[in-house]
Amino acid sequence: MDPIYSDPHLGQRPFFLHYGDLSDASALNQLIGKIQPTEVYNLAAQSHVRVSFDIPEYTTDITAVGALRLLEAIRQTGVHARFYQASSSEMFGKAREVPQTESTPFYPRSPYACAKVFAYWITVNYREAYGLHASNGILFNHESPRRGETFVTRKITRAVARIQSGLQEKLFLGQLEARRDWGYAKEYVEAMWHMLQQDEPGDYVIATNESHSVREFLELAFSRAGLDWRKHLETDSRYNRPTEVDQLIGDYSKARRQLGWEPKTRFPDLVKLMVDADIQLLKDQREGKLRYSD
Ligand code: F7E
Repeated sequence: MDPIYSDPHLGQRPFFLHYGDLSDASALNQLIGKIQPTEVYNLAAQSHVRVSFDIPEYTTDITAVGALRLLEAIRQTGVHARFYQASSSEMFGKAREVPQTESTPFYPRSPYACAKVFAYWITVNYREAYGLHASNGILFNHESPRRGETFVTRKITRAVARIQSGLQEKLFLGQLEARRDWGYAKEYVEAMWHMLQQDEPGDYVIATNESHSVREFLELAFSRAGLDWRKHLETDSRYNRPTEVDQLIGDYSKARRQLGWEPKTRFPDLVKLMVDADIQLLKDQREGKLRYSD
């Protein structure tokens, strides 16, 4: 495999891409044995909550059993790799307490969240059973200009850019009153890295300890571009989930205490940076400039 040098974010450091698939245990074993990694971050999943109701079996295979396959590859090959599992605030679901901490009981509300609960516990089990340095980051929603286009924040900020430039008239959304704890993905990735630098593995909530509704995101995003969201919004029940998670808010005190981690970008700045990035991206695309979306 030839190294990639051209990604502007990696500078001149070589970066190797290998093919792999969380549904293919033998390929994972081979890959882990060949690369002999020192740190493994499992960020792979079928991660769309609404979609997980349509394809629950696939979601479970990749999101739940996929994590087990990766842990088994590490165990079977005997590599000395530290392991990070991307656990999710969706595990708290119909939240049993407010705000949610590392000791709040789980109440998953979707096939995706159920799969994440399995992946969380299998990570804890491999830590306790085999002494692996395996940690769970329980990340609340983390957003950026690189967010997938079907998640609500990016769907809104892309629509704002397109409506502003006359390419789109309407934005169709589902539940506007749902509340989430939204942080900046770039900072959350730093928290993941910190977890694997600790002497001991552990489980950490990563959040901002602020909760905002989809409606608030909508209002701020449209006003950033000088638009009135009421003129452009249509609701569509297709985007509703059979069981919704109404409100999430995370208490990140443990991460602050033990990792020295704190969120820096707060909700209004996050909305602004995402709207500005999508406006710039659209402008560059229309001018025929190729650009990475951050
Ligand atoms: O929905 C509501 C929707 O799909 C947020 C994933 O990364 O974070 C994410 O999960 C809220 C929900 O993210 C639309 O009903 C309204 O209440 O952006 P989302 P999510 O479901 O919170 C967690 C931490 C993860 O682990 C997940 O992998 O927005 N909503 N209207 C909508 N959501 C979408 N996608 N599209 C709409 O039109």
